[in-house]
Parts: sequence; C-alpha cells; structure tokens
Amino acid sequence: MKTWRAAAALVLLATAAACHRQAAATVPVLPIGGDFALTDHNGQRFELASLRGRAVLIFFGYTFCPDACPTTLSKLAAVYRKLGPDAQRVKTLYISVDPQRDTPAVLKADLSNFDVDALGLTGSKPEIDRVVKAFGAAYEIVPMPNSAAKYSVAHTTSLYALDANGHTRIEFAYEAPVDEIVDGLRAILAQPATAAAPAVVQTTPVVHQLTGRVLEVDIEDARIAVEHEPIPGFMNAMTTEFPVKDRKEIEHIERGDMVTARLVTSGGELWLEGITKQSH
Ligand SMILES: [Cu+2]
Repeated sequence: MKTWRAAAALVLLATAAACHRQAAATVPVLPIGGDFALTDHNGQRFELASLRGRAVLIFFGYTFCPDACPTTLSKLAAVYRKLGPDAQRVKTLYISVDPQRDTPAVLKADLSNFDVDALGLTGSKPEIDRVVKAFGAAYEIVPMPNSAAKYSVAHTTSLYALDANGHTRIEFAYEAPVDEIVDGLRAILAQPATAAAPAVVQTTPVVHQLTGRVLEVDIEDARIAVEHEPIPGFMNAMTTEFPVKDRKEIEHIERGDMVTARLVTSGGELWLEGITKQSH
C-alpha cells in the first residue's frame, strides 16, 4: 500500500468560500499549515519562522514535473511583475515532493529559469511528508518502468498564501489567474497582525470523481492502472496506479474499459471505489 500523508481536497472544498471573500476587509486564517523546517536550495537549514514580516506563497511539486510546476512558476513570475514594489514583501517556497532527485543543487538550477523570488526546499521524506500533511496536500509516486525518468510524482497543485505571521490565509486553486493571486496577496499584506494559531488538518474522507481508460488490472493485489482525465485541484491527466477498496469491483473490469470511479482520500490513504464501466 502506498502511503498517503494527507487528505487533500477537503481543505480545498472547505476553503473555497474563503477564497471568494478575500477582497473583503478580513481574510480569514485557514486551519492548515504551521511552522516547519526543511533544507533550502543552498543546502542551508530553513525555518518558515525566518520569513516573519513577509507574505509567503507555498506550493508542492518537483523539478521533473512536465506540466503543473513549470506552469505555476511561470504564472508566479507574472504575479511578481504585477506586484511591483509589493513584490519585495512576498517570498515563494517551492517544496519538493521528490527529494530523491531534487537535491538542493537541482532545485537551485531549476528555479534559476524563473524570475520569481523563490527558495526551493527539500529534506528527508518524513520531514517533507509532515509539511505536506500540515497543508492538507498530497502526492503519490507513480512508477513508469518504461520511461527514462523511472517514475513521476502525482501531486496536489494548490498554492497557499501565508500572512506575515506565518498563518495560512488563502488556498488558491491551480487554475487561479494572476490577478486573483495578486489581489489575494495585497489583501493579505493589508491584514492587521493576528495571533490566532493554525489548527490541525481534518482527515474526513474526501471524494473526487475519476474518469479514464483502464490500462492494467491486478485482481490479486486489488489495484488498477488508469489513464485518467484531470482531477481538478488534485491531479493532472496521467496514468496512475490505484488500490481499489474491494477487489470484487475489478473482477468484471478489463484492460481498455472506460470507467468512472470515486477516488477517496482519507486519513493518509487513497483508494478507488464505485468503479463503473461506461457504456459507449
Ligand atoms: Cu508538478
């Protein structure tokens, strides 16, 4: 069983309303995040607390990422341009969920391609998993035996904005446009200081809808590989191997079938259930 360290999108759902309220006078503190320490792209120990006084953007990803991460970094370059003088008050943290490949040097080289005031962060897997979980993010190593890269990493794509006290204020969806992020940051920078402490992430099950084509069925291990469509806020379109809750559900499934299923994340794990063959 692959280990999932977070119940991802519950927080997304719970905070969607908050995102729309960001233009109001008060931007609520979200019950996710909290202080952490990792290793920065210069090989130095980094503590979030060292950024008190600045707004902070955080996202999780990896430098081998073919799509979401470079797209986010390009968008952030536009955010920084648009912020003008306020840009100096905003630091971006790019936290790797692929510490095996993302050494500090690799992160530093990757970030040099983008005009973003960003620090790449890595660490041991337990250190990273702790932060992933605290933000209600998630990732999954996806083996790709036939590819030179050997594996890819499916990961959540939210962008978290923290205030000058390190409290998480806004969770932006991957699709959030530049203006929404700029406006959100300005609202955060205008907030009065607060001493409210971030609470703990909940682990209530979260359900996503998955649609895709089955590439492999492994009834014995109760797993199927699915080439699936994008799962908004959670995963890009890609091939992912999923455990299934009940192997009986895949006894009638064959390679090549189009299926829909519920993708459930809960208490640090994920699985498929309600697997249904689509009629053509
Ligand atoms: Cu990515």
